[in-house]
Amino acid sequence: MSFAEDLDYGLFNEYLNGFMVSKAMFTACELGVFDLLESEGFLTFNVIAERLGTNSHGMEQLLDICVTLKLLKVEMKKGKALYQNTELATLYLTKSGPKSQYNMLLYMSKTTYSCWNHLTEAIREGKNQYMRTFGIPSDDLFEAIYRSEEELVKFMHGLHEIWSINGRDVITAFDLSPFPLIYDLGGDFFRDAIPEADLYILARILHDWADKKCIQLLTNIHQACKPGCGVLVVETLLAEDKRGPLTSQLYSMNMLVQTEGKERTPTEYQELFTQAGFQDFQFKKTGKIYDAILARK
Ligand code: ASE
Repeated sequence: MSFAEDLDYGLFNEYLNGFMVSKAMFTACELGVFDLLESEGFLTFNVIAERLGTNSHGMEQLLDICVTLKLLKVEMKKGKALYQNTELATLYLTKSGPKSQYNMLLYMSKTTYSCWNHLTEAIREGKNQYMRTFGIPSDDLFEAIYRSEEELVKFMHGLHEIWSINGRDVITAFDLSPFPLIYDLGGDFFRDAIPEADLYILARILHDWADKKCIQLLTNIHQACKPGCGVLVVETLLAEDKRGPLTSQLYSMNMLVQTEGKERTPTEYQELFTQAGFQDFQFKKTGKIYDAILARK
């Protein structure tokens, strides 16, 4: 095998197996491994298996995968392996960590992962896969996304968890001092009247919808506010040629599988704003997942 072939085979295998990494992390989290180790660190695989009601061989494998993934640490004592959380696990994977991503992980595992099982059909048909995945009609996206109390809570808490980590960067990207009254738009913004404010925040709203509905919403905002008012959009921006960053590309595909929208380039957002009557348009890449776009009337 040539050197190049060898490299390519390594890359190919990384992609081939990538889903197993996600699934191992989801499972350890769902079984309660990180929460147990947070309250009682330094446990053997046998004790962990017993406490969580699992098979001990399966648990040992899962724990050692977590060690390799840097989600757990292991310490040998009297020939026995004692497991404990790494900083990463304590921060993001425990239910009550200060920066817990527990609900978002659950949402990705239960809802997003299931929908991605039908990625082929999503691409064939160009529409989300709620019907195939959960037997839910998707003509009303709100009803599909918020299909049960449990699902709503998981999704809302999950979005809040992402916000708790990424919020500061997008909210400080622009000087918002000219806008004393700020309104964070959410809920059923297509049917409800838009209240008057100086600045409207649309965080992860526009990416759920096709252009037509985005323009409708932005037009409603434009009509509700005075000249000088602004709209701050919080979304992940695609490169102008749409060939990166990978996270934005994958999130855009996720919008195809789960919503009626897509992620957009700065120029695409500018076009939406122009159509709705807004003039001044700026955007800032934060270097993190979410970027900031500011337009003014
Ligand atoms: C949405 C946000 C999400 C709609 C569906 C979603 C998330 C997962 N599924 O508005 C959270 C953030 N992840 C992405 C892909 O944006």
